[in-house]
Amino acid sequence: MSLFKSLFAAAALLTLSFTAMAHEYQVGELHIDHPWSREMPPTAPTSAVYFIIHNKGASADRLLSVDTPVAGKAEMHEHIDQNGLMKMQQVQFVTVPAGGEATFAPMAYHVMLFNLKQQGKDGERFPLTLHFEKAGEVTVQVAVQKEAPAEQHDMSQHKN
Ligand SMILES: [Cu+2]
Repeated sequence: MSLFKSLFAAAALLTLSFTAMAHEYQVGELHIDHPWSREMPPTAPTSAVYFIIHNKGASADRLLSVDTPVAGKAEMHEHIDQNGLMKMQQVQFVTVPAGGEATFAPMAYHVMLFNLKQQGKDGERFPLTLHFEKAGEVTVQVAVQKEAPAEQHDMSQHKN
C-alpha cells in the first residue's frame, strides 16, 4: 500500500514537472499554450501578453476578461486594418470556437497591460488570470522573453 502510494506520488510529481516544462495550462476543455510577453524598455507605459487557447470541447467558450496584480488595468485588444492603417481597439470578449482555437499574437488579439508597477525582464514570470464564460477562471504564468517563441513566431504573417 505504501509502495503504491509513493509510486503514485512520484507519478504525480513527474506530471507536474512536465507541465512546467511545456508551460501550458488547462481549465475544463481549454488548453492555454505558452503565455508570454515581450521584454520592454523599463520606461515603456504598456506591455502586451500573447498565448493560444485551444478548445478541445464540443461547444464554444468566450474569454470575458483578464487581470493581473502587476498592472493597474488589463484589456483585451484586437488589431484592425482601417484604410491601410493598423489600429488596435478594445474587445469585450474573444470567442474560442468548439474544436478550434483563439490566437493572441503580435498584430492579432493581445492582452494589453496598463499602469504597470514595473516592466518585466527577460526570464521573469508574472501571473495572469483569465476569466472564461463557461470554463471559469485559470491563472497562468506569463513568461517575459526578448524573442517570440518559435511556435508563435510567424503568427503575424498568417493575418492578412
Ligand atoms: Cu493593444
